[in-house]
Amino acid sequence: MEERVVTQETPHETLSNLLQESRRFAPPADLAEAANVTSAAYEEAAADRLAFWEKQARRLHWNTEWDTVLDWSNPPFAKWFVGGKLNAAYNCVDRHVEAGIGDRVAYHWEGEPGDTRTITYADLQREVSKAANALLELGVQKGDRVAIYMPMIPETVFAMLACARIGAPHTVVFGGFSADALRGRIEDCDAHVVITADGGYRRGAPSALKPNVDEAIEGIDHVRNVLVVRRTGQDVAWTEGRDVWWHDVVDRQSEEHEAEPHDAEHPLYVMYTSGTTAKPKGILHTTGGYLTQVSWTHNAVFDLKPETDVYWTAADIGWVTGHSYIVYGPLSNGATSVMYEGTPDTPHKGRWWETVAKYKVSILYCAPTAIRTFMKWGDDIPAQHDLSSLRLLGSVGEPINPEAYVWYRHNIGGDRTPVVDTWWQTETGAIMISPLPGVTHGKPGAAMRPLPGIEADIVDDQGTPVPNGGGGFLVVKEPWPSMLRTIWGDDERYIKTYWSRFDGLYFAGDGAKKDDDGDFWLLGRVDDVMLVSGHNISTTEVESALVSNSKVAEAAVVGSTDPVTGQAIVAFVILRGETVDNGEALVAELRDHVAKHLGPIAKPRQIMIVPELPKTRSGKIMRRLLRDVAENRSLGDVTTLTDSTVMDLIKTKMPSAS
Ligand code: 6R9
Repeated sequence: MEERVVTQETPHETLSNLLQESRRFAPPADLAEAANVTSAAYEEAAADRLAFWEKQARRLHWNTEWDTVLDWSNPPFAKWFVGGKLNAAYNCVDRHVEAGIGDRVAYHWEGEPGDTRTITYADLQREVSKAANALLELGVQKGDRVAIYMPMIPETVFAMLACARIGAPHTVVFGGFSADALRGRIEDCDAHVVITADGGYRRGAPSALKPNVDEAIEGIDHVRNVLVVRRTGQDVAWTEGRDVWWHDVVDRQSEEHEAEPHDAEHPLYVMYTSGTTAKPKGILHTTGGYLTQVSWTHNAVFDLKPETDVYWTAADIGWVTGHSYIVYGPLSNGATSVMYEGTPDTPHKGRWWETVAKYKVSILYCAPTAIRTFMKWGDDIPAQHDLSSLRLLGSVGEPINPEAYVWYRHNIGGDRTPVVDTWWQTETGAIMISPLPGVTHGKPGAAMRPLPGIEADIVDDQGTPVPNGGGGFLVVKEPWPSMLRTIWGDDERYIKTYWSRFDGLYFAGDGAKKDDDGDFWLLGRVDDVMLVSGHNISTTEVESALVSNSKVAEAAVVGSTDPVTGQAIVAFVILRGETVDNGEALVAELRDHVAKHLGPIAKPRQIMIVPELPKTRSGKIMRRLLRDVAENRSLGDVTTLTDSTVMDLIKTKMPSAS
């Protein structure tokens, strides 16, 4: 904990509530009329939460029904649908083929260089069965962990579902992570097999993966095999006896594999959260509850009509968003999805919009960081493409600034589409707080209300719910089906991290506020909250105020030690494409703009105009690194950064460092 000097007032126990936003968007009438979920769901869940989740569980195929919906006799260790048995891969694949929709497209896959593949549910059944048979041949048994380090190609999905099918928990590691990061994860979960590719395409060039695997597993005895998909055709080093080509082993397998039912609480996967300083945490998800909530939320929040919608989560499968809303959610609902391998600006900055037009995408789900990047690139780029197929837009990963929400709704959604701002975490497994598109009047920047069946609240320092208009800590009060079950191999850390801050409440680590209507606004990680002259101010609100200036595309704000105010606000700002940077005058304008919107307390001490911001692969701004820059320290761990050269660019902008 860094020392904070406060010379005025005492710190407030709750977050200051600065930003006011009055724009409202009603659900489109036709959407509301035909919506999958109506307001009755809130009443139903409020009347009997467990019966509500049982009903959603019945949307899946169970080989054996559960006898207990929830066992919470040993909190915080939950068991859902105890006694029930099901197979996640069967639910995602076979049952659709058996229901006669095998020729429906599961994925329109789009490679970055422009190659494409169409994968139907029947194709998926064959490919997943072959991959499952191959894993069995390689000696993978139920319960063994399999690491997956892949580009965004269909084999990544085949591999995940093959694991689920045979009951071998997968752990997918971002293709962008280093050999060290991969090694830590393989060691922590004791994986026996690693599935990878020679490489994948990013920014117009093949980017190698296999060398990182070779380096990561050097000297680790428990990795018996590396299964390698040929994607780019680049040269790879080969260890005989250990390395095997996917096309040699998988292609010759039988297309038949009977999916064995697993216990509802059988581990489905371990996903590591990118720990910033400490060792990454292996978040464990199990089968029945996870699939229940992921499947229902995908149907409810996106109002999915599987016969007609084309759904696209534009995110990486290595992020939990990819697990839940590229793989398990859409497939369990029999959806047709788009899957795209590469970066949004390859070969040109309209690639996403060209893709929306090409496949007539009707539902798009992405992160605010992408939206702000498109704002920076300019309105004229999406305007060149036919986006009229879109009927619903979603956002995930960070608070969406009101201005980015409005930009998204207008420039991408043609002012027709609702925008669902979905709050959730790797730990929660599925969406927890979100508008329902046929019910909720959207407010730009607000995630609105906990979904039916979810008991969440905002509490003060003492764990007491804050009144409307107040701010504090986001907590979940009752167990939910897709909650993490523990941290892999570390029950103590699970209890300490999530269940110790407030007695009996799950502490998410996020700050939030309730507006006068009782709707929820997320304000970022509590670690990022600034203490300025005794006021707790969220970085999110100051960033949103900056982004509400039409010259700004993106902003990151941090607190830097200040002799007078304890902490002072330092902002890093990316300008919109058309903005002319006239130096001091622009900085003065932006400082005044913030003061006008939020009050003088929130006026940044310094504003730096920068070309890029440091981000994780899921697009979250790494404020910790910006704090290091603002306080003129050497940088902490940069291994989870997308692009580490960004920090050098930023450092040159700091007056003290140059
Ligand atoms: C799904 C995902 C979780 C953290 C979470 C919060 C932030 C995610 C958000 C949001 C505001 C939203 N977050 N969605 N903040 N509004 N709609 O992102 O999982 O990578 O584990 O991150 O992301 O801070 O605690 P994960």
